[in-house]
Amino acid sequence: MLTTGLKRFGLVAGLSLSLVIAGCSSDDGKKEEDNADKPETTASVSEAVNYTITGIEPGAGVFKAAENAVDEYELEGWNVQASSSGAMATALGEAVKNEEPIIVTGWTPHWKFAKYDLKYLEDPKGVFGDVETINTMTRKGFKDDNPNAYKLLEQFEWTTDDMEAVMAEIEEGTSPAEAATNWVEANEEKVATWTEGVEEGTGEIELVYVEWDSEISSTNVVGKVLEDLGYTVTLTPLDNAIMWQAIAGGEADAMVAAWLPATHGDLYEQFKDDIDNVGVNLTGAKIGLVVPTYVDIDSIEDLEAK
Ligand code: PBE
Repeated sequence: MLTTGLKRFGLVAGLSLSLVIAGCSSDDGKKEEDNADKPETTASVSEAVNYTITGIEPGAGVFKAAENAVDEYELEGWNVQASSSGAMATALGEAVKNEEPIIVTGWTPHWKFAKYDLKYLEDPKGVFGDVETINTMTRKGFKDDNPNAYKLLEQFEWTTDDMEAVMAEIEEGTSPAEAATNWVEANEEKVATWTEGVEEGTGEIELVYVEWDSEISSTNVVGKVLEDLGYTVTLTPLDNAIMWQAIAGGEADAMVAAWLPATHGDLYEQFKDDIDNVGVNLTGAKIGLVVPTYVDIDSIEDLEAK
């Protein structure tokens, strides 16, 4: 069994911040009646979401990008609400159930796109960057200490579909460790390309990650494969910046959660001299502002200042 390690670096995720889920103003129903025959105006979307973007952990790149978007698109009076990935997904699910407007900080790969009809708002100013890769990083010296585990990490590469399959199973209620085991068992051929030429090993390996759905999936899968190779693996959830710091400081061994070039670009610049960038493990990642398709706007430019 994979063990979840102590949060010994101190979890600075903003869990103490009040998790106020974006409620939609109580007069929505009335407004819709009044405007029944008119197309919804863009002003009404901004107003109906109470000038609020439902965010996630403030340490996430997509959260910082959303705050930049508020500046760049001159959305005076808007608030990017700090929350958690789980609370954001709950708020999104509630809004969809009630067909209420909502704007969330979103990313791909994520199960929400399979479960709900959603769209990214266009970002003509490019605040959220382009399509990205997810990269694997280790502490310096890990390669010499654990050449076989390093080789596995070097060869670990999968697709957005692969990752979303694991995420979907977790979303349906399977534990992350079990979903990872199921995926590894069902995808022997792909896993064999990762372990090709990798000899079994012993000793402890600590993987660090952030509790984002995507990273819960990837970290558990890699952890499972390392365990099958004979290692004792600890998975430690941390805040984003602290995850990077743990690798750079050599307190933890590896992570598979670096979104580049944009989402974690600032952290990569800060720590790149002290970490080993092993390479890409997934292509086709993306972040942005996401709305249900029934929300009648297409671009961040359609939002209006308060
Ligand atoms: N995410 C998931 C992270 C990277 C992975 C998009 C929430 C972030 O924004 O930092």
